[in-house]
Amino acid sequence: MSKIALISGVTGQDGSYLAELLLEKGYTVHGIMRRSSSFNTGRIDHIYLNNPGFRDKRMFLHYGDLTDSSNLNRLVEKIEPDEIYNLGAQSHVQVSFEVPEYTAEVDAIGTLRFLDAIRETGIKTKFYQASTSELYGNPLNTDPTPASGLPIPDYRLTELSPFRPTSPYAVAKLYAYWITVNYREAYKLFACNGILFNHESPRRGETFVTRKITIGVSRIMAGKQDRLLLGNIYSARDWGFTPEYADGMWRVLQAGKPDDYVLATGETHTVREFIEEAFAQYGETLTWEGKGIKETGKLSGSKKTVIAMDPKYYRPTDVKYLCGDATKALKELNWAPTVRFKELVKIMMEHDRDL
Ligand code: NAP
Ligand code: F7E
Repeated sequence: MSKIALISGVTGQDGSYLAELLLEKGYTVHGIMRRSSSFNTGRIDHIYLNNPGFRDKRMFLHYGDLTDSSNLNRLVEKIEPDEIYNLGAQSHVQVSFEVPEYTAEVDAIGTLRFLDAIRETGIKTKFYQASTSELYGNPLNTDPTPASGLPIPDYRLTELSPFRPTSPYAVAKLYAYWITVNYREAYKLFACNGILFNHESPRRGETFVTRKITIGVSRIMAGKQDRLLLGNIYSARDWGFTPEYADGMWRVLQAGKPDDYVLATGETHTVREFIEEAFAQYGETLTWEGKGIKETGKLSGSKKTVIAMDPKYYRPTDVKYLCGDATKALKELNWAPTVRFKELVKIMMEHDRDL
């Protein structure tokens, strides 16, 4: 009998790679998608609609929403999944400052609704919660407003590092993290958190900074756009490659006991370095001038400004530095990412250059 998985957020970046992986492993995959006035299945059409290999009825889509408990209860009861992956979320940190209540409703209470559906129905299943490195925020006594040009610290965050979230998104995810731990302890559910550091791919949403850069740089070099406007380019992030993280999510639920795991590369780079590496794919280097909001990047040997700052992309508070330590995942799950920063930028640039 093939295992049955239920994925919320199946139409998103992570959900699409996870669905692909589970189908390859022989699972039957059920995905929850939101009703939308335009098509929102672009990331999964190749496995759901267009690929004859998957017309053997192993993938199903159901309308649903994390704000609707009756819908989640019904789906859990009807599908009786062996594994549930809760990846659905309002996942954009800057947007969470604009829609904080909705973000809490979906990202925090949505997780509770799912856990309660498991408890109420009594279905024996494993539960994966998409937790995030945003939980760590900034250490106490650091200025949480964006800053430029500060030296990059040098420490790595583990499952034991303190959480100090600095956005409505992260605060909502903090509730989701702890309610998952609580349901594991109180009701003996096999419920786990994957604390995933940023992971990117050609399927990354176009308003997240890496994809915004790879698309923007490709368009600038093709003469279709003059410049790219950005916010805090001094944030440092630990960026990995999403298909490897989807494999990590699956491994979290295959462990002998339910637990929480960091998935990260252990390497961190600033947004500015990401921009430089993207232009390097075209053999270009940048000359930086000015400071803060006035900083610009010009193509070397040219007067053309290709990077400039725009206040609208700065957040009221921003996480300055993230670098993870995935030693526990290596030891207990045998998970180790192989795609490093330069290769990641290359993969994304090759895709968007063609696009
Ligand atoms: P994403 O591309 O933004 O996908 C989010 C998914 O959630 C989409 O399928 C979206 O549907 C769905 N969704 C949004 N609101 C919903 C609602 N009210 N009910 C049901 N589904 C809803 O995000 P991602 O990068 O794949 O991330 C997946 C999960 O991991 C998220 O929970 C995110 O917060 C978390 N996470 C991501 C990262 C990362 O670096 N990518 C790191 C750590 C944690 P539509 O397609 O209709 O919008
Ligand atoms: O920003 C800075 C921005 O939006 C990265 C989500 O998947 O990963 C993601 O959250 C950094 C921030 O990702 C722009 O201020 C500068 O410091 O790509 P991002 P994120 O906020 O790290 C975590 C782990 C999640 O859990 C989230 O769901 O880049 N930045 N200029 C910019 N960011 C954006 N989006 N746009 C800019 O123009």
